[in-house]
Amino acid sequence: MSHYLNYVGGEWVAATSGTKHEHFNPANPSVCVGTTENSTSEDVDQAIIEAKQAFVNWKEMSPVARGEILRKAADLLEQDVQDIAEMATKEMGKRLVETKGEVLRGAMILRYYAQEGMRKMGELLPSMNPQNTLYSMRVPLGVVSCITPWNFPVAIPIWKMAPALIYGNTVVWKPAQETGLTAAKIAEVFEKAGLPKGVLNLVNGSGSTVGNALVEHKDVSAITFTGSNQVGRLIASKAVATNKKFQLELGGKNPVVVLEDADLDLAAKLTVEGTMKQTGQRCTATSRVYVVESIYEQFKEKLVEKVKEIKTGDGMQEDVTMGPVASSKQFDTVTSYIAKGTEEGANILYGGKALKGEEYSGGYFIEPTIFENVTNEMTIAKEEIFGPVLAVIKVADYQEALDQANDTMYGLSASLFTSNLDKAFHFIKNSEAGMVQINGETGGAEPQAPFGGMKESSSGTREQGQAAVEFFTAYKTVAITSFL
Ligand code: UN1
Repeated sequence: MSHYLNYVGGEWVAATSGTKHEHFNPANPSVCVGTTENSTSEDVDQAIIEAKQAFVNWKEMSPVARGEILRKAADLLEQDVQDIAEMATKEMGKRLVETKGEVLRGAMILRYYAQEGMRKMGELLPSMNPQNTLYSMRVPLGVVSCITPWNFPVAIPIWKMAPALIYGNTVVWKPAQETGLTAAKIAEVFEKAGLPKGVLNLVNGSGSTVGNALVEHKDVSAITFTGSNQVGRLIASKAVATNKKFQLELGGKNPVVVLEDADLDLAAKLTVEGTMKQTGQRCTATSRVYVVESIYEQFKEKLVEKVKEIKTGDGMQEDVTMGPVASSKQFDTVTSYIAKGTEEGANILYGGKALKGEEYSGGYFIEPTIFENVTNEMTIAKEEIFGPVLAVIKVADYQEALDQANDTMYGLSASLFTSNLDKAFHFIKNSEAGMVQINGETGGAEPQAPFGGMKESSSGTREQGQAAVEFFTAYKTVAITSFL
């Protein structure tokens, strides 16, 4: 069992509270995987002082040199893939192949942003005055708070911190308390990569104390957050009150539409994978599937065939294809949604039960679950469940499917399965989602492409790719008048 301190000003330091947080393995909650610090708002103040001080030199460093450090971090991350992935699996339950994939994704994101340090950071503009040289340059914001979730304990922090750093900001990072151990391993990677002291600071602790202090502090210029809508709204109101820039990536209720001309095997496979990967704990997870009546029975059978292949268990075991949910809190939420589905009149087509007994070691295991006879008015079709639960909804035709798919407060991602080009283009135009897939899974993201949702799924900003420069920099407009 390991204990990890906070990483502040280039030193590993204890929190002022003197208390520790224990991390239990969701596949076997009697096992304590390690402990982290329970930080206070004074610890946050100290981290912000360090970040503010480090900003003075970091912003002056060549972006190319900053990129070299990110590239080094990518190499180190790759070297440590096994160790970091195991820690993440033990801490939050995701399967080892998933956590390994995530670490490698993190390395790819770092390399992408390392290269970003060589791209243009402004534009030369024509001026009304012929004696003027008029240009815009992008400048860093200052100290950025990164508040990250437990479901992607490696990739999401990196896709926030890598762009923040390459553009010259310094960071104070509060990971979800559930994944503080994995976070410490990431901070170690940046330390070994040679990041100057104070450029990245890790403060472990609760949202109510550490998160709140990071959102309210006068010396924080911007906040980037991925997590629940409820917390997102709170952050937004505080950010507005203190005039900070903010970026929120929130929930999803992502629909798949399956038409009569689709490859039904592919659609069933990707609907099940889209729902069940990471035990459904992705904001991009599939959670509703609209199926036209003419192929409804056939598609339903294929879904069941596919979902039957899933083997639930400890994600460290190789033959397991779905791990536990991340915590007892998640377990309670997901099982109560399943109960609600039945109560409101949906039928369980597959699964629906918590998996108990000795072979499950008291872990937070839930069967992959598919409901049918669902209507859009039911809670399981409306609210984000963040678990391995799919709602199957029968529709008359494409138009009804589109209308119902859009009938939600969320708008993160949406998929259409069809071989009809006209319908594909119509869906691309009319789906109210930030990310649209044709014949693809609702989840997934590539580092070079903008990531984010419409409606209540985000604050309208986008992460990743070159879109990140919009959030992590401000424009400075410069006019130079010369008289010769
Ligand atoms: C993916 O689908 O691989 O929290 C990325 C989430 C998203 C990231 C999803 N922000 O699930």
